[in-house]
Amino acid sequence: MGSAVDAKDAPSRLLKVAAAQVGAVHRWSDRADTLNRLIRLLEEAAQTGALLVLFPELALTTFFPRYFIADENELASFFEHGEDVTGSKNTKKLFQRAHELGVDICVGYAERTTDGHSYNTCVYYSARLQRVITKYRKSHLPGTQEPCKDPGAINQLEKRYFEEGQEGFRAFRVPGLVDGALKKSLSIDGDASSEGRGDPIVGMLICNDRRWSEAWRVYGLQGTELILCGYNTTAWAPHLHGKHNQSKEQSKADAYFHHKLVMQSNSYTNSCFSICAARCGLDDDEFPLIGGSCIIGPDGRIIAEAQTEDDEVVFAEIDLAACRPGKQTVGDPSLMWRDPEC
Ligand code: CDT
Repeated sequence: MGSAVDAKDAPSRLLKVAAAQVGAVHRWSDRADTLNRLIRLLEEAAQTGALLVLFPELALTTFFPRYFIADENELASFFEHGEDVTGSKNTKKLFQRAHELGVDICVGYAERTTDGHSYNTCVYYSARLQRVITKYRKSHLPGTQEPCKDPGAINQLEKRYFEEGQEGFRAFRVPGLVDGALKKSLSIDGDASSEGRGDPIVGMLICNDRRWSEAWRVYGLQGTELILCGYNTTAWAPHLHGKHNQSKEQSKADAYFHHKLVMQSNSYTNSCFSICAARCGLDDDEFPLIGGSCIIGPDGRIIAEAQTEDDEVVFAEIDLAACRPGKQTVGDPSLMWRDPEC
């Protein structure tokens, strides 16, 4: 389909973004301390000018699905309860600070609904609107329902603790991030010069979702320009990966390789930016998770990348107009992207 504006002439839509990578959080870590670490990362990102900060999957606690937890009270302590995650004593300060700083956040947590359902969830909080504008529940739950028979195994019991999200992959527009974004009321119907110039179109994934191309493609077909993906990826889990003879070093190298492979290739094939944020480091001084938080362009190249496996802000200024050549010339039938406000 033709366009009135060549990709090379598309006006810039600049946006400063950050990934807030979070290092080791232990089973015994105090939740208030962990929350304060997230707030420090948010403040550091805000100082760089970031208007959007992504936090990891299950950012508020250790990665508890690695344990078989028989005690219901302990299990419940890892969850946020009820509909309004912004109001919980475990989270309130983070959302308040985001509002004060004028920075949008996407943050992952374990959700327990009032009627007793459990999900691995993330929300997108708009500082400008002062509310959660979208919630996503993880679709691809990895691991097993039952713990491994070997008592020395590192488990992955997400299928035990969570239900699969059923809402699918719904892209959404975020107001207030990009200067001069066109609104439907300001654009001329059928005027192709408005294509790709509305508010940013964003999609959310959680960890294992990033390995499945259909998740990306469903977002891609809605014209998504920016994918947000928090994760906890173990660097060493021979029982899960079925590679008992592999060294810890090789296992970790493989985990990094596959992480970057899926993030970079899917960003390229959907001509979108992506941000990914790790929970990483050595949880309980024993369980290694990879870092590798990064910001990737629509050409699949890494723009900025974490240098540590600890708390770290990864920052970049991106131009969403750079999504345009891929979407336009590869022929992405993205109606949402073409219309500034559909
Ligand atoms: N948290 C999470 O989804 N982790 C998975 C582990 C897959 S191996 C069983 C991941 O994709 O990194």
